[in-house]
Amino acid sequence: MRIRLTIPLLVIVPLVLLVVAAYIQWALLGLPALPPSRQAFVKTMAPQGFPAWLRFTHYINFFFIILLIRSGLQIFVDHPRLYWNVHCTPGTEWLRFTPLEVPKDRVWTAKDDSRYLSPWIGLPGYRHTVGMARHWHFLSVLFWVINGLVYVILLFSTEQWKRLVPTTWQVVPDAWAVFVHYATFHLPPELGFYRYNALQQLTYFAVIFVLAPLAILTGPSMSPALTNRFRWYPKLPGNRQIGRSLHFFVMCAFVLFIVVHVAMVSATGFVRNMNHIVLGTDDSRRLGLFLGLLGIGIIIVVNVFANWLAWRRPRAVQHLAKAVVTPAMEFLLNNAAPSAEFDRREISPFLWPNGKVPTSKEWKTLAAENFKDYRLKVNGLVENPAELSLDDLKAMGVKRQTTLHHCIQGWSGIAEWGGLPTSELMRLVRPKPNARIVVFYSFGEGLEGGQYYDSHSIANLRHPQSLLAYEMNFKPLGDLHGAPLRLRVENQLGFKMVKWIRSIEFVESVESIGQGEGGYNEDQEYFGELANI
Ligand SMILES: Nc1nc2c(c(=O)[nH]1)N[C@H]1C(S)=C(S)[C@@H](COP(=O)(O)O)O[C@H]1N2
Ligand SMILES: [Mo]
Repeated sequence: MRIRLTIPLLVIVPLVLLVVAAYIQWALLGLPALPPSRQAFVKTMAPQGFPAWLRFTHYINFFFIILLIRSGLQIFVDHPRLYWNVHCTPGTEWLRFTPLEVPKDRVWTAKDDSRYLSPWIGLPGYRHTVGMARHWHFLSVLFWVINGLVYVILLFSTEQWKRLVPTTWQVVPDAWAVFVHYATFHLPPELGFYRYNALQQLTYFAVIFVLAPLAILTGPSMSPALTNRFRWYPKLPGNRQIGRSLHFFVMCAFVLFIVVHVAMVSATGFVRNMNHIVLGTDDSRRLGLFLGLLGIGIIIVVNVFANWLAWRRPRAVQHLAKAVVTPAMEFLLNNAAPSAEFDRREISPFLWPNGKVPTSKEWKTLAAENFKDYRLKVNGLVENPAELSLDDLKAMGVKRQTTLHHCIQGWSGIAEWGGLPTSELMRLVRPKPNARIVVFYSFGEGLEGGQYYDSHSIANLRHPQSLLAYEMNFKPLGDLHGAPLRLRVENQLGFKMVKWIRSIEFVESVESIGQGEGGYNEDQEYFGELANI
């Protein structure tokens, strides 16, 4: 594992300095006076306590954030490198969760680079489980966001917001005074049921109104559908990889918060605190503790069950996500036509390869002769089936575009692509009215053997940026990146862009093709078939 130390140091050094400053102040001036909110009279002020809706949303939030963190870590280790630049050239990462340097003397695909994660940490854990991890991540995030919205609405429609939102800058020096107490192990009196202390208030406020929105905003900055439609969006963080790095930081901050929060809840009167947040009472019965531990037990059981489902019933999880996540994704992300284009100077010096170069005699023979005998077969539900040579395709028109590629694993890169718009191909072959889906078959095999293929809706193939590309970076497409012909569908993730295309079939549904899930990775690795994020 390698970390460019500057970044963590930027976080750790100020923290250490703050603690040192607290000790110096204590040694020289003694403990600062605590702000008046610490005094006993707060017990008579409204609002106080924790109403049922607040206790409930607090629990639901905890429930889903654990699933989000565990599945997020699994997604992260599928490409265990973080970068500040958008092209992801090996060696330029600022954080690496793999001992491996990328070998220079042979092909090293992004799939080769993916890492194993213990199922105790990752959901579901192990290698090549990004598909499952994404289902849990997206299923969880829907409910996490809805729960968060319900919470914020109720917060502001009651008086509870007054406990949480600082209304004067005095909160900053007050929070410092509290910090000096904590840092020097002088626990201030605990009155959180009635008023948060200034440090507590600032921290909770930041978690809810800074951290959570940042998580929600940086997530979509990794979506090809969004970033290739609205080029400004990934520019908000800087670029797509900065968005990904920030998403990772937000996760770290949540973990740090959860650890410190639980430690403080335990250290400042565990039994009483559990009654506060579980029962909503301020007393020292043990019921809140028992019910609270039961609640945590339920979360553990659900996590174990989620892992079990992911390994033993992956198809069921995939179909659940298809029923819940796909309609949301379709509504939010699938309609806009991608349009973002980049400058020639932004072309990446390196583009991670993925997939196995075909080994069949058929492809090798064609490749040895520069694909002069290659014929793309287009058939299925079309009025005019066709067999087209590369020259035929070139004669039908060419479009060139410089676009950002997003792999499901997390890496990205910019390249120029030239080829025939798929809309032009459809003009030639004329899909029949009942044709809905177009299946692209490869000469190459997938990771587990068997023909690689994937499918797209006709609607997505009508976008002007959907291409059958035979040119990359102003040169004929090379063997590694998909010669003679590959797909570009810029509102989708890379795995949908079949390389080494052998034939194209128009169908009504994908049910009878492969295992019926819409593509090789959908069949074998349980990927979602709509890949807008
Ligand atoms: N035939 C075939 N096409 C494929 C793949 C594959 O394994 N086999 N991998 C896909 C994935 S996951 C990605 S990210 C892109 C990578 O394209 P590149 O190698 O040109 O970067 O190709 C896609 N097309
Ligand atoms: Mo990919």
